[in-house]
Amino acid sequence: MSTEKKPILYSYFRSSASWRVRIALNWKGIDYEYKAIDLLKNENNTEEYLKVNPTQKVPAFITKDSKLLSQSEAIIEYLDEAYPDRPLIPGCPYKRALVREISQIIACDIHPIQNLGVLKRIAGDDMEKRTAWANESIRLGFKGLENRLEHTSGAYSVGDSITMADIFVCAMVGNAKRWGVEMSSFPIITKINEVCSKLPAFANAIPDKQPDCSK
Ligand SMILES: N[C@@H](CCC(=O)N[C@@H](CS)C(=O)NCC(=O)O)C(=O)O
Repeated sequence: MSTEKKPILYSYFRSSASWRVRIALNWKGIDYEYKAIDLLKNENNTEEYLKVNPTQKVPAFITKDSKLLSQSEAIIEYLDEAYPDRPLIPGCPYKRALVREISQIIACDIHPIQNLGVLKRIAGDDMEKRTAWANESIRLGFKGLENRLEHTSGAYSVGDSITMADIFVCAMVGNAKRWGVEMSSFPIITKINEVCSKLPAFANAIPDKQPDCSK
């Protein structure tokens, strides 16, 4: 009998940063334990979770040899190196950089200004104000992203293979839809999301399919 532990993902079903890691785990076919952290109940701010992840964000990932990783891009890059089948980052140096560029346009420039912590500070419980802020932030970010994808994409975000960039794009489209962003100005983003969403790794990572969704 194998004594190897399963890796653990600390996730919240609606968290798009967790969503990215769920897609990568599915893509690689990695069996993992799902531990739900309810951000609406501030479960990320408990003493217990502070010991798991001092940044108090989700996702947090515990490797099968019990080591912590946070930051979705770092986790996905680790998974790609530790589980090399079905690569998510290409071998060509320029394409590798493009995959990171597209991922970081989302991770560094778009997502942080519309995440829950920021929305709470800007709009408190005012849902109309929250929606206006998140919608505008994503819409402006998507303008630049769409322009960049005009140059980098083929069938997918970077060339004709699925990469980490597609994971970031699809999870961000999930947030865009949630905040009512009008997607007709972003045909490439829309097409990539439509094509990828049909793949099981992506389809099974959506918020509705997570164990903490019905709560
Ligand atoms: N750059 C981080 C972002 C992590 C992040 O912002 N997570 C959000 C959920 S999507 C969170 O935990 N928010 C809780 C808060 O801001 O208080 C990553 O890519 O993992």
